[in-house]
Amino acid sequence: MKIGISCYPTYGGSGAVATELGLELAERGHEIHFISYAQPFRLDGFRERVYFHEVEMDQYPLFEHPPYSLALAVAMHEVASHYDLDVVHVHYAIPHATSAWIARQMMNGLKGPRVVTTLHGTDITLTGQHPSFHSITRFSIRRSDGLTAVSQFLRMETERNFGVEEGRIRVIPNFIDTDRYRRQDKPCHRATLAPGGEKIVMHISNFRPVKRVEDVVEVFARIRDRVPARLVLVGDGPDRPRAQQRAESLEVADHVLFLGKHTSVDELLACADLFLLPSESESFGLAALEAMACGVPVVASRVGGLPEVVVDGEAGALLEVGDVEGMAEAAVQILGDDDRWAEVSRAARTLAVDRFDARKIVPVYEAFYREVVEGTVSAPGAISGEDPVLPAGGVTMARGTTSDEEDS
Ligand code: GMT
Repeated sequence: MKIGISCYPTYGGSGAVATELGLELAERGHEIHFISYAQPFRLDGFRERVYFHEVEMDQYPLFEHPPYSLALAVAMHEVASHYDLDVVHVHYAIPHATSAWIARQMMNGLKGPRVVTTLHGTDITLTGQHPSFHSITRFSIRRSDGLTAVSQFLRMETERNFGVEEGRIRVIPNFIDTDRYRRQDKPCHRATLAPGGEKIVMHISNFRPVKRVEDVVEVFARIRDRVPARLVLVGDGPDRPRAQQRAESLEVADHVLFLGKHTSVDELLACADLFLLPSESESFGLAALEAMACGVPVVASRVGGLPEVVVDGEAGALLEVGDVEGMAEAAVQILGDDDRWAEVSRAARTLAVDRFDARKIVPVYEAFYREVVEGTVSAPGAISGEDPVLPAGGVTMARGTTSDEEDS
């Protein structure tokens, strides 16, 4: 198949998943066209059957906010027409699903590619619920030919908040290359990260408020009272200064290492002893899965889709959001007992391999594309409720047609 993929190219789970998916699909013989404003951060080196199309945008002074969604729609339309794409698969609904819908309308009577939208998290739980985005998000996802969500939690949130009929959203969990993300055969940086032989506690994120990075520091300070440990923070974002301040106020700053953004987190995770993810909300928690694949026990909050990934008591522990005492206690129970650590580490790895290996999940996407292209997937016509942006009674567009065709 010829597949276009649009995602945010910056650091973040949805871009990482989109890129890994494209690369895996190319390995399996598909032709992949990434369409975004910059090269996705995990797309490096030459790969056969993989193309990158940069979205061009004019920086005209009148545009205080350059209309990226429109430029993306034009790029999608051009790439889809030129390469005769079968599918455009967009990751994170805003604005990608809307741009894809516009691109489809621009096909001018031609069949055009099918649009598959994968919902990742805050596109549904946060940004998509804002009044300035809610109706367009609702419209665009309901108009996608195929809809997937990365967890059951996110599927249910979408059905509840966006009026999508039960059965329309396919849950396809995120996946991991368990050959790359593993404990053995990796150059381990333990001597640099923890020169005193301390346990390595790690957190990887984009340091946004939803990640509660200050809680990471709070938990770490409590762990350090009982177990010699170093905190390695990977990533960057708006809450980094707060995390730094909290480390100073708790007098653990000398034991905290801010590494900033990193592309090869597998190398770092391969020498971590514990992963902390105390997020306020997390529709899946890809970073937790990456840690588990590397045999790293995870202590996280019991929110969103995390319980579908981190099995509580097996791969680590889940506690209520903000329960820094409980998280520290759980972490010490694991870090302070080598046998317990080895058991949890093994279980985490096994869960990652058994449930989320790329070799299992990527074929599920392929099968879904086939269903969407053949039109056997639950259709946009099967939407429940009124679509507020359509005229009363609604306008039902058959898959693969445009309004031009309908009008004629
Ligand atoms: O929704 C976001 O916050 C952005 C997105 C990203 O690009 O990092 O993260 C979401 O997608 C990831 C990949 O599917 C999931 O692992 C994250 O749990 C999810 N983030 C949230 O739900 C907060």
